[in-house]
Amino acid sequence: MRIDIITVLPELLASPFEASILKRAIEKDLVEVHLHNLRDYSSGNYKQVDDYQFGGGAGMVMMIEPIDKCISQLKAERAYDEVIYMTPDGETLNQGIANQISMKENIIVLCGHYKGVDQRVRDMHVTREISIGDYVLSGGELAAAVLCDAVIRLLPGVLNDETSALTDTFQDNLLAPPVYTRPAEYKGLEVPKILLSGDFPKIEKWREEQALERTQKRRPDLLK
Ligand code: 6GU
Repeated sequence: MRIDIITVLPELLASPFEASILKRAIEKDLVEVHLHNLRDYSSGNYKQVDDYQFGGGAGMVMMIEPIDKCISQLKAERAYDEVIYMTPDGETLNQGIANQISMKENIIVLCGHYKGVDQRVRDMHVTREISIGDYVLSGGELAAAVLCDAVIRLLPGVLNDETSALTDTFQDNLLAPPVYTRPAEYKGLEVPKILLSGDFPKIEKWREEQALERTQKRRPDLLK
């Protein structure tokens, strides 16, 4: 998979890809992430990427020209399956959407700022608009990092134990059951006996029950 991220703040997006699972995925060539500084595509001496909105109103709008230049240049080099615009008025990211996007070959992720991008960018290039939740961030960069993390960890070969994404919370609309590691007793707090029993069918059944109970208690909306 190849991900091209268009941003006015590339420095904000560097570190998520320099540690842990995402770093390893890049090193193993399972994904390529390319950051594009939108200012490199602006014309004029001031490297302007935003301007006042027509019709008046507070807040700047990201201009169409630099974004179109950047996206058009990328599209001339290869075919893209999806141009995703990160915006609080997009569809809310969930595991199902992450699963869908993880099947794509090449995607562009455009990070919004200020009052967002000129609507004509959305009309002309954007195929999908994604939010990461009902709160406002100062820009789309951290949301893009969240999306990339959720997607990249699903790519085959990224996780050490290939089956482990299958037992994630939300994969099958259930929260994950509680987990424990050594020691078996700590300050009087004991690990559930069943987990030490070695009876794996019984353990599996216990985990399913716990997952269901936890989901009923915390997120009954997932069971509807
Ligand atoms: Cl994608 N962008 C911004 N600016 N704020 C958000 C968001 C995106 N998702 C949730 N809040």
